[in-house]
Amino acid sequence: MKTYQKLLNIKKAKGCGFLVLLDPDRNSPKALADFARGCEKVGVDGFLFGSSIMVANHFESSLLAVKKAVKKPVIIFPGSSSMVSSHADAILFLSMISGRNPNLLIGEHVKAAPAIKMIGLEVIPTAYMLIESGALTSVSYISDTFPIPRHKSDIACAHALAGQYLGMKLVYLEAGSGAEKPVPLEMVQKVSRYVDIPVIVGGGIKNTTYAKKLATAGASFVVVGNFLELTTKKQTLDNVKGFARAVHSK
Ligand code: 1GP
Repeated sequence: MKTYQKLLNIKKAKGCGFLVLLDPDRNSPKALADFARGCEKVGVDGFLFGSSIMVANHFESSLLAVKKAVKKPVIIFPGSSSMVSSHADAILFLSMISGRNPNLLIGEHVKAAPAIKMIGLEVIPTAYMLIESGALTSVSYISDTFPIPRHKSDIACAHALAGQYLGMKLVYLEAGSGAEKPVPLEMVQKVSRYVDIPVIVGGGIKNTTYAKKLATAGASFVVVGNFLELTTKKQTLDNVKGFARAVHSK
């Protein structure tokens, strides 16, 4: 079964799925694999795997280690066209439609496409939308794009619908990794009602109460990365379990 279909099945069965972002630049392959194994045991539905800038040289080996450790989908969340690998189940083919940087709308995609075809990696075209979240985020700075104003849900809806009409299969509402404020609930609710494709929400989610509210507002998937890296190992898996329960129990 295709990974995209698996995501649709998770949404259908649970209402909202919980995904953990694994950053290969911040952890060793073994640490990532051990963490992913633990996450799977406490109810995580899948993993996004990626980094905005890859400094460490173990993207492939980390991905392989994680893939061997878990059965749930492992999906590349690329920071650039070089983050392509046959070890993943799929790749989010992100077009940053909230911005007007041609390189992130089509440029990186042209560089990555031949390699993706060659290795036969499943592609999930994704309307990636950066949402204003307080202080300047790395993703806004690196992408050289403005986020969508956080209280302008109509602008977010129009972008998401345009993404759907362009054939994209997911919308990703992104506050930015480590964002001060997560995506507002009202925007999640309005965008989820406005489009027919699943809506992923991530960036700056720091507690289970908010994660549950996102699920109730209509998010199809909630993604947490940073917050789970800031705690000790035992606490981390307890936190992961708490997030999975909160998201699934909306
Ligand atoms: C970032 O949406 C993801 O692209 C997750 O963000 O690391 O802030 O949880 P955090």
